[in-house]
Amino acid sequence: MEKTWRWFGKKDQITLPMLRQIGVEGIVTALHDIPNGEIWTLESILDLKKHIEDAGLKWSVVESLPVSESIKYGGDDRERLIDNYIVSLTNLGKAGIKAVCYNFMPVIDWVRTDLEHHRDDGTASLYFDSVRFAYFDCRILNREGAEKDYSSEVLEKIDALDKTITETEKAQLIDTIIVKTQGFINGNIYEDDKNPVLLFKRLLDLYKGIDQNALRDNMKYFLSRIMPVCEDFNIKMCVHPDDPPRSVFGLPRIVSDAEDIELILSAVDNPHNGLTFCAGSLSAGLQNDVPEMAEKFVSRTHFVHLRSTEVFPDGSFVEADHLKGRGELIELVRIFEKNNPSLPMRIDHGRLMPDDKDKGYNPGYSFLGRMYALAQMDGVMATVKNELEKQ
Ligand code: DNO
Repeated sequence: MEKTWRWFGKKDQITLPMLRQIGVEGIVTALHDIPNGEIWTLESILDLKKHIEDAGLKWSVVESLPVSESIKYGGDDRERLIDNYIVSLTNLGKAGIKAVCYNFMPVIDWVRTDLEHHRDDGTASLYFDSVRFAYFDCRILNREGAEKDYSSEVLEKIDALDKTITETEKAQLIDTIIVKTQGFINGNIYEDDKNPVLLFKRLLDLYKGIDQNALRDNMKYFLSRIMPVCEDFNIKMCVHPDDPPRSVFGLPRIVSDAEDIELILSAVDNPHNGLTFCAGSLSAGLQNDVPEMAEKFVSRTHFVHLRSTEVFPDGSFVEADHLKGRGELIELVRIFEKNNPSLPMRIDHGRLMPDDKDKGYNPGYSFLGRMYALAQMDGVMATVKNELEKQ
């Protein structure tokens, strides 16, 4: 597999020479300064591409070219936004960048409740706590009807938490769930927004009346509109699975399991309509057998995120060591190396090592933690390749 790394552009403190030194071959990045919905000009794409190539690397994958909310819920300006998306894709195609990762999750991309869950060895991982998440939904957002989405056991735990939780912890939950994890990925909410909770509620309102079927129709429409340009330039679209793979905040989610993925791939049955196989996201759903899904979707997989999780009975999960957990990454490498050895892979999230702290890295995107995981997976890939050559 091609070893790639998510790099956040010229402002990233992790520099391209640092990445070459650790064996990275390809870069995964985006024009992070361009607001969601606006056109990526050929000039800005070529400028960043040249910067990457001058460092002896290549721009392998775009992550992400964000899909505006209005395209997802089918708003009045969706035609204009899809037209803009097509122009951006055309410019990427002209620049020779052929893989585009995106997602179709309404309002909120990935969800965590704790960005520094301490482990015994002194490092920290990202964590999702089902009770704290439900607390945020029912007691901080005060979303109408939220209680009916949770079991009586969870509701009791929320009541108990309400008696002990501090104002600082509440502020931290807001910051983690809807600000820190979202802003840097061209999300809907940014670090300096004054009232993120209010903004978030307004965003949720946009989806009133939109169920899974409506969202699927809108995704199908979007894909059908962009396929011609993808065919012209041989651009592979790779949809990122829902993280975690289930509905949150009463929102429809449609890329959570094998059945969902099957529906999307067959709705627009074109090889350019493909998948980002994010083992971490998929592994956080107990319904998902990750290696089985990899076997099933390998031919439509155009990009791989290597990450794993441990899931607890109440649905809480922690990001696991890359060689452990439900992601079964060793098995995945076997499947992908055998069937499509040139697939780009990147390490997704890494632990926060003590020396990564206070460096201002985006949550999950530490240097030492990801480098450590890359070294682990590099060893696995070399071993698997060696085994395959001997067969
Ligand atoms: C989080 C990432 C996601 C991913 C997008 C792709 O760390 O995996 O934000 O980049 O969902 O559109």
